This record gives sequence, structure tokens and C-alpha cells, in this order.
Amino acid sequence: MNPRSNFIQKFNSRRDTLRSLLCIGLDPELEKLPKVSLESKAPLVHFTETIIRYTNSYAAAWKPNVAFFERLGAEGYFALEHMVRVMKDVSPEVPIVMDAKRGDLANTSKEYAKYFFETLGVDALTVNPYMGRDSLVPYLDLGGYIFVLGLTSNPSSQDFQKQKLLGKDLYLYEEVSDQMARLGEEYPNQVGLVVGGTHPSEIQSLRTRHPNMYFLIPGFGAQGGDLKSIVKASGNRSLINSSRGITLSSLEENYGQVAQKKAEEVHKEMNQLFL
Ligand code: NUP
Repeated sequence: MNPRSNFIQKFNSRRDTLRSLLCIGLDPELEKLPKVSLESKAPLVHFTETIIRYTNSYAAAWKPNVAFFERLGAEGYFALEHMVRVMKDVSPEVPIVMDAKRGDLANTSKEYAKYFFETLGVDALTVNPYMGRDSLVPYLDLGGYIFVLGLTSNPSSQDFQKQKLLGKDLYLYEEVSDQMARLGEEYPNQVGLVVGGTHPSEIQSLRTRHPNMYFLIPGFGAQGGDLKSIVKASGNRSLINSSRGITLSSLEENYGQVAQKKAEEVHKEMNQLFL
């Protein structure tokens, strides 16, 4: 792959064309799929292809979550790889963020990096910073773009991320964000932060702290985050994700059209808020 990621360039161009920050998440939970997909030979293939074809004109980015594919083993990996091919075919201009939250010893991280950036060839990957800098650098050395978990959207994010560091008037997630900003100086246009849309005031303060950093913001829609507050707090260097709220909103045969309508509604709201 390209030694330096072109994720930011790709996202900026798509964002400015659509005037939208909408990142469409694909989390095909088997129990929640429409009957017509479940009855097909390959449910995840059927579902993801339908969603991509109906919603791609509203996607500033895609964010599939590998968990929903991995649970099916080989069949799931087949569906994951097929989906990525369909995304590249139907919407080559839309960047793909793979949500896998990886992170491990450097030699292991390198293997993850090779799978996601070379074999699959996605544009960005979510990673977990818990093991520190040497666990993240292999993704960057391979030319990938990483979104590092900062302050996550779930209620228990406070267990660790909102603990204050001894001797520093900083929360752990703020320290992570500062270290990632420094890593991003070493690897320009390759490091972003995940910030949950359920924390609008923290988004605001992180934005003040890091005006140029790109944020991946899940948590609006099914998790209750408010779109207007998120956009106001985060500005345009952000991907605002909705998964269930768009793609799993109907069990009927016309679920593709329903998802399209949902995406269109969010798209219009984004257009109004776009700066
Ligand atoms: O902090 C995070 N919160 C979160 O929901 C970080 C994430 N990566 N996610 C993911 O975003 C989550 O795993 C799921 O894939 C998606 C949110 O989906 P939904 O709540 O919009 O359905």
C-alpha cells in the first residue's frame, strides 16, 4: 500500500462534496437481520450488499465492525472481505474505517496491520492504546491511519478513562489524546481519536485541546447522542457514526429503502449544520 495514508484526503474530499460528516456503520447482528436476508444463502453478504447499494450516496465514510462478522468464523470472514470489495466497487471515493479496536505487542500488531491495511486494504482502523506507543507504531509504519480509543461512548468509560492521573491534573483520556497528538506530529495525517457522542462537553474540550485532530464519534442514534450538540462541539474534522439507527431500522423486505430514507434524513440535518 501507499507508504503514507491518504485517508484524510479521501475523507475531506467526500465530506466537502456531500457537506456531511455521516459515517454509516455496518454492524449486522444476526438476530436483528430482516427475514429476507436470513433466508438467503449468505445472510451477511445479502444484508451488507443491500445496505451499501441503498445508502452509499449518503456515506461520507463507512465503518463496519468486525465483531459481527468474526462470530460466524470462515463464513463471516468471507462476508467481511466480500463487503469491502463491494464498498470499493460501488463507492471507491468513500473511505472505509474498520472498527476492530486492535493493539498488541509490536510483532503481533504488525500482523493485524498487514491484514487490515494490505490484505483487506481498508483506509483506517480503530485501535486500543492500552499497551502504549510501541503497540501502535506498526500500523503507522505500514502507512495506515488509526483512530485511537480516547473517551468511549459507553457508560463504563468512566471506570478507567475518567480516572485522574496522579500528579497531573488530567484524566487518562486527556493524557491519551495528548500523547496521540504528539504521535500524530511524527506521523502526520495518520492519527485520530475516538470520542463518544454521548459526551458532548468532553468533545468540546478535546476539540479546544486539539483543533486539528480528526475525531471518530460513535454514539449518536441508538446510543442517544444528540447530532446537533455533537456537530457544534466537534466541528468538521469529525466522522459522526450511526450504525443501528440507520441500517437496522426495518425487518421488512424493503429494509434497504428504509435505511436509505434514514440516511437521507441524517444527511439533510448534517447539511444544515455543516460549516
Ligand atoms: O466509543 C465507542 N462507541 C461505540 O459505539 C467506540 C466504538 N467503536 N463504538 C462502535 O460504534 C460500536 O462498537 C458500534 O460498532 C458502533 C456504534 O453503533 P450504534 O450504537 O450506532 O448502533
